Amino acid sequence: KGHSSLVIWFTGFSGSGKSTLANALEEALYEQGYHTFVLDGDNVRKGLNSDLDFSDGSRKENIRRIGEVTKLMADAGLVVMSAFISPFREDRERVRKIAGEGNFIEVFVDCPIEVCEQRDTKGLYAKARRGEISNFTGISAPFEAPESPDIHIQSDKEPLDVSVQKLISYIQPKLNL
Ligand code: GGZ
Repeated sequence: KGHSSLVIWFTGFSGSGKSTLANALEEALYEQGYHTFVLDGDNVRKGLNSDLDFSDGSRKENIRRIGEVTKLMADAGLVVMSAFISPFREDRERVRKIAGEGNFIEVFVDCPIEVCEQRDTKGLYAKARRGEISNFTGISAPFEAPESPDIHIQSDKEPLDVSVQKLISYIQPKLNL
């Protein structure tokens, strides 16, 4: 299947649904015959970037390295989905440049911090509130929301399959070159 490589970059709070959405999109693209890969905290922060913490500087380095890896994978012909908080606008813009303007799609997985904290699937927000985790995004560390994302998903307001369809509709014309 002839398709150009593509980088789909998910940004948002912990618990906003980035990985869930990336994985659901991957499944849909896989069924249509695309070669895909999902990069997220689970496969990057434990390995390649296990030397990095959650200070501003480490997050910047985290995103810089992921940007480079994402670019390599895209060059290999994959549709790459990267799901990281990526709290700094400047870092996301740098990745856009590395990937190439036309190949980069920024997806803002927008979920109010109150909702993420309420869900708290991993109990991290509670820990952050108790002071057991410092520099926690949205609680004690900044998040610079995208000003004009390519796609804006309100993950607390719409069902997953609707979000996936939105992404597919946006991506499809870019893939069938
Ligand atoms: C934010 C943290 C922190 C702090 C650990 N702040 O929900 P999760 O658990 O699985 O996703 C979060 C993940 C964030 O890593 P990223 O590489 O995406 O962050 S960044 O792009 O800002 O570099 C959360 C967990 O790591 N986690 N400590 N202090 N999230």
